[in-house]
Amino acid sequence: MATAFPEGFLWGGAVAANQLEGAYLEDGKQLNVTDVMTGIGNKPDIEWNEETGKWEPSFTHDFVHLSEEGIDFYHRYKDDLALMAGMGFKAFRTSISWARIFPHGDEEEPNEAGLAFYDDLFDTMLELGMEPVVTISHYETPLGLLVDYGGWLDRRMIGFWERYVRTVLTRYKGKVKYWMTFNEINVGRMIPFAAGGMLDIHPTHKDLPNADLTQQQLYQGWHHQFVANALAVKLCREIDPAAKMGLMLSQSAIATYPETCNPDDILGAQRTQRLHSFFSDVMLKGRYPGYVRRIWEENDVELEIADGDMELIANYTNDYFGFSYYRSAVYSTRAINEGTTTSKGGGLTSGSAGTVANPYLSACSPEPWCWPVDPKGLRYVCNYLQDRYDVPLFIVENGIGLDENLDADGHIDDPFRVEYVRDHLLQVEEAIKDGCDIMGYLYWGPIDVVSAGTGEMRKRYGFVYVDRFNDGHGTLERVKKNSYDWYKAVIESNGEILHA
Ligand code: BGP
Repeated sequence: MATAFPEGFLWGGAVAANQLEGAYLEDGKQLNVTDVMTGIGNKPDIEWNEETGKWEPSFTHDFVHLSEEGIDFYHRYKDDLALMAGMGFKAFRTSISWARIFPHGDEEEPNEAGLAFYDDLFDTMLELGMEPVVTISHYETPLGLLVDYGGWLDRRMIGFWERYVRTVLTRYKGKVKYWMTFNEINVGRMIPFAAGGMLDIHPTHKDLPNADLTQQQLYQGWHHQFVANALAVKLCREIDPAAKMGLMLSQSAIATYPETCNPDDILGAQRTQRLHSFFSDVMLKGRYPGYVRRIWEENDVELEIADGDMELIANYTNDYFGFSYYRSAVYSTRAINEGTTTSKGGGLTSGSAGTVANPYLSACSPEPWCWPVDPKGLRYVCNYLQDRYDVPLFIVENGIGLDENLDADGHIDDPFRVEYVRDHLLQVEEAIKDGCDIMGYLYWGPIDVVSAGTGEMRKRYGFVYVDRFNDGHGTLERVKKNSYDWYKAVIESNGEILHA
């Protein structure tokens, strides 16, 4: 039976520099925001220094900071990429660690050692038959830009970004066809430091929990990022017109279902969707949507918009919509009124205030994470995005994190992962039949990496196991899990074995 997956469908996997490279201070690299965090869900490990009058890394090191060494991909990437190619990957997504290229962020000249690393990385991918899909910043703003400027709260960031983007587009011209600007800036609503790249550096605010920002600050910071996103599209068209510049957002919250037909549930679910669609509405429709004006009014937000900003945003919208999807959520007015909402099924990427468990879903990922498994939610999200934007869609993250250990024979059997991926891919196929234009599917974490949310190794997504544990010990040896051969067969048959 022929599948609906089109020829040239980009099958593959996705990772991010800060979650696997390690070598966090090697070859001239300086710190980025995630280097001072044990998971983006936690508080940054920085403190106010009275003498210098600024935030500085405190590096108390009373925790194991796994991302410093990651899975040592920086030194082992050739072997790791060969393992990915062994599954027949057509594409591999990673990010450029901004602080390898501009270590402090505001230098005039880039760091050649950092540029050379990615040259070889992308060359290796191409030799192995994999298209590089590259995120320009995956929670990886140089820390120097936050502590000295406040990050994206400061308009000067646009200039630093422009220099960085121009540098990488020029250097990797002809090698990278698929770019994405920021990873999940919509998650910045919950975690502005890591996902937003913003820090309040005003001395009178030094006693505030440093992650708290006002609505005024958030919307101003996002405005600067929207200008920066449009500039990246413009630079891409000028420097390498054959390449595409996508955006990347977390879209789990788009699958927020109303609990009942109570109009308040419907409106609440729609409100949640809009909090996230706001970002793509600006970047793809090229203007601020009407509904955000009410939010600004109610929160005394007054944006500073420079001459030419809105023209840039209108003229340079992204070429495709890259997104992550992991789980869905339920919006319940009843639970809000009763005070019984639960964070299960909600959390960072969901961003749903009124969340309750969905009785129609039978599985969730293991405790303590318990992310509801909802393959049809992915079909729903694809259709929602296609209807709203009518641009090519690229599923650049979807996957399941499990707590796994080698068995007595040194193997890992992971049928739950196989079932998760199969069920989601069958829904991707349905979405294609529904008329969605889907460029590819990149499984998140095809090799075990450090978790973004919680900074641990224990939450393993890989088709390839990496011998490293939460306390930092382990040989770093790589072992193929049973799902490895299965995913390989999926790609080889262009999805046909999903129906076996
Ligand atoms: C996405 C991030 C990734 C990633 C994934 C899984 O939101 O873009 O970086 O790690 O979530 O999350 P976690 O690692 O917390 O399980």
